[in-house]
Amino acid sequence: SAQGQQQQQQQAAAEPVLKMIKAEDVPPLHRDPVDPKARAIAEEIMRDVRERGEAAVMHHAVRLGDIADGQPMVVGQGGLKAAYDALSEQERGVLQRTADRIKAFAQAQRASVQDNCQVDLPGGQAGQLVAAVEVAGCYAPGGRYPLPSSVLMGAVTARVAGVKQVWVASPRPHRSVLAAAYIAGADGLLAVGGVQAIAAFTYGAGDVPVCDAIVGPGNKFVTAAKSLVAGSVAIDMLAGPSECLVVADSTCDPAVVAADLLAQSEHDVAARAILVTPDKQVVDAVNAQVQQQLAVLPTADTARVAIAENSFAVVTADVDEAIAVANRLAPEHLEVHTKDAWDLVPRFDHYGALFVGHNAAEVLGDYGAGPNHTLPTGGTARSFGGLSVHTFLRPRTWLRIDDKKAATGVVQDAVDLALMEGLHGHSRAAALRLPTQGRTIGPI
Ligand code: HSO
Ligand code: ZN
Repeated sequence: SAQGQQQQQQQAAAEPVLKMIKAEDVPPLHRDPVDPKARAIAEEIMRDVRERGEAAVMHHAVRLGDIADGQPMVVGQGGLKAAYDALSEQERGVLQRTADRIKAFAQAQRASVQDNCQVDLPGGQAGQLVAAVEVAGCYAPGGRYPLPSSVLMGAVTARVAGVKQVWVASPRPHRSVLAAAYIAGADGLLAVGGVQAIAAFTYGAGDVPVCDAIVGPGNKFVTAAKSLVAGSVAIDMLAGPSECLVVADSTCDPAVVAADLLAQSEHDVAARAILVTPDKQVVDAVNAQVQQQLAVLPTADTARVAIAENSFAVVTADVDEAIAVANRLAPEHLEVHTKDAWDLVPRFDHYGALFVGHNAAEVLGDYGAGPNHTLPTGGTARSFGGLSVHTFLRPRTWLRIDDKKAATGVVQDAVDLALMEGLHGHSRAAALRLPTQGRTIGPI
C-alpha cells in the first residue's frame, strides 16, 4: 500500500549511512588483534589446562556455558555421521558441493608446492622435503550464527594438505556444524569454545590430541589464546573483525555494492564496510541503498552499528587514488566494481582475497566458490595470506656430503667462520671433515 511504502521510506531515512571522509584522513586499518584483558584471561585458563588437563577444560567449559555438567565434551565420528544423516538431502548437498569446491582449490594449491628441491654442492647435495604437520585443530566460532562453512574451510584444507589427524572445535555445535565436520572427514569434534578449546588443542585433553597446528577464526578470547601459542604451534593468523572494501566507479550497481557492504557488516558490530570511488554520485546512490536495505534486513541490529561506527566512504580524485587508498588499508576483502576490473588487478598490492568485477560477490568467497574465507584482517594482509594448505606444511631440509675432498672449500669456510664467531668446538667439528685432518684448524 501507499501508506506502507511511505512508512518504509521514513524508516529508511532514519538508517545510518557511510560517512564521507577525505582520502588523506583515512585511518589505518591496523588494529591490535590481541586485547590485553582477553590475553590476561587466556593466560590463566591456558595455565590451568596445562596443569590439570581435561578436568580443567571441562571446568571452564561448564563455567562458561559451553556444555552442561556431566555432558561429554567430544562428539566422535558416529555422532558426526548421525548429525549428517539428520540433515535434509538439500542441506547435505549444499555442504558436500561446497566442500568439493574448497577441496578442488586446496588441491591446486597443494600441487603448486614442490615437495622436493635439490641443489648440488661441491662434494654433495642439499635439499628440502615438504610435509604436512600430523595433527591439526580447526576452530569454528559458536555465537549467534553457526558457521559450518568455517568448519569446511579449516578441516577440508587440512586434509588436502595431508594432515593425518584433524579435529574440529566449536561450542554448542549446531547439527550443520557437526555435519560439516563429518563431510570434511574430521576425526572428532570438541564441543567447547573459547580459550579452553585452544588450550585443549595445545595440551591435549582426553581424546583430543595435542595439535601441531591450530587454525580458524574466533572471538577475542580465541585470538588471544592463539597469540599465546603462536610460535610453538603453527597458527593461521590472529583474526579480528571482518572488513570489506569496495572500489567502484560509475559502472557499478549501487544496490549490489550496498548489499555486499551490508553482508560483511552483519557479522559483527565491529565489522567495517568501506567504499572508495572517484564518483561522488556513487556514494550517494550506495548510501540510499544502504538505508533502504538496512530498513528490511533481519540482521540490521548488528549491521547498522557496524555501518554507523566503523564504516566510511572516500571520494578520490581518480581511480589511481582509489587504488592507493585500497593499498594503504590492505583490507581482508577487496571488491573491484569498475569497468575493465581485471586490468586493475596487478595494481592492487595488499588484500586477503580479491573479488574482481560486478559478479564476483564476496559472499561467494565466504561460501566456498573455491578460495578460503579465513583471511587476514586489520591490515595484516601486508604480512600474511589467508588460511591455505601452506598453513599446514613445513619445509624440512637435508644435507649430504659424499666426497670429502670435493667439499674442502665449504668445510674450510666453516672452520674459519666458526673461529670468527669464537666457537672453537664448531671449528673442530668442521675440521674433522677436512681430507687432511686438522690442516688449518687454527690455534688450539
Ligand atoms: N566473511 C567471513 C566468513 C563467513 N561468512 C562465514 C559467512 N560465513 C570472514 O571472512
Ligand atoms: Zn561473511
